[in-house]
Amino acid sequence: MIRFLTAGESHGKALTTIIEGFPSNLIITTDYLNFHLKRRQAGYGRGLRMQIETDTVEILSGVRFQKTLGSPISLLIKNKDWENWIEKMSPEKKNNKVEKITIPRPGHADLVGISKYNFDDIRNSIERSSARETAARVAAGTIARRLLEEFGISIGSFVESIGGVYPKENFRENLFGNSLPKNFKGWDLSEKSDKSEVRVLDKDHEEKIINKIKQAKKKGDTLGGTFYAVATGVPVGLGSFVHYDTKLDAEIAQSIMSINAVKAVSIGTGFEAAEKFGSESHDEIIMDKELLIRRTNRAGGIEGGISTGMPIIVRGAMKPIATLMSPIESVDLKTMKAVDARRERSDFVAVPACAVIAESMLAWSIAKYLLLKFGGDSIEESIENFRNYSGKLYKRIKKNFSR
Ligand code: EPS
Repeated sequence: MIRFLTAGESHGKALTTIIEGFPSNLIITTDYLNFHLKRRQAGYGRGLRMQIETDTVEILSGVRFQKTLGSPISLLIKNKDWENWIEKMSPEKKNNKVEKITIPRPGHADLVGISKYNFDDIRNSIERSSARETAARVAAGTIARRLLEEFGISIGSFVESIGGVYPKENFRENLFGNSLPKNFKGWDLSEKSDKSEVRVLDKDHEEKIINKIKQAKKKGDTLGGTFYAVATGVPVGLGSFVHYDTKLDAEIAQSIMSINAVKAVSIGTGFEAAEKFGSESHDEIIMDKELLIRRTNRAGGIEGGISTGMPIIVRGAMKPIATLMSPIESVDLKTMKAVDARRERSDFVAVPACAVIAESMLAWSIAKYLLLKFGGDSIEESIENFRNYSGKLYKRIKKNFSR
């Protein structure tokens, strides 16, 4: 079973990721990791922090001559902003000049954090709950993505809406209707959306969203939105119906929901399916030459907690960023009096980044179940196990049922 841990505070010295359980001989390059880290930093609506950081990774262990060794992989991403926070974030004795933060921001982890951990300074809550940590996750998810590529699995994403601004023609219809080009790959979506400042699929939509973000900025306000992450080439049979915690959809939902500020996740048509007839919701099974496929993909590639072989389609919703320049009401914990919530440097919108993080988390979840089914000690052994299964799948079904 693969797993990863991240460590690091938002304005601490660095973020660290330790990744365990990957097979040997998987090719990993620093450039590949940095390419995906950079994608997470982009997007119209980000705050000044992204002008300070240029996230780059240093591989500390687990890789030799660009190939994994099967041992734990550790990665380091330095925080450039650390230089401005050395005193405020020191692990050594406190300098009493360092200001305590006493006013919690509604919607952030400020108040719950100090309540739970018995802190006397909100800064202690802010640091680890910050979405800065997602840089370390993208590093882990990018290693998972590299693995998936070896199996022909491709992942991409796009932003569907920001602040309630949806496109005229929503690409989701193509996803659920299965009217995608034959050679469509998940990554095709990102290739297109990465060209947009807000990671949407059409120019007119981009313009409308940017206008909406400008309005929000002017008001000192923030916005959230919705996004899709899609994986193609996923084989039939990942995940299981035997236990609540072995279902692939449950695993993916947890992965996506764990991203900072994500408040809803659905697979396939999700909430809309609850409003339809069964005949409008399910995907007819048809023959395509020797293969059993689905006419549509409203299930989003998972039935009974198991991958169907169709693209996995995940939708997520991110709430607006909690730090407001025109704040709502809070309480100063020093005086216990009503005040405006604390203003501090932050993003206005981070939905484009969130979609990139969702790609990484989706990659991680699929890699976890892929290796559970096919994992060997080396990448070569894992691919051999996969080919052995996939190549014989339909012949096996035919044989079992013709007897
Ligand atoms: C964040 C606040 C902002 C964001 C940050 C998440 O950082 P700062 O407080 O330093 O201005 O920019 O996101 C990142 C640093 C990042 O790398 O994504 C928060 O409070 O969650």
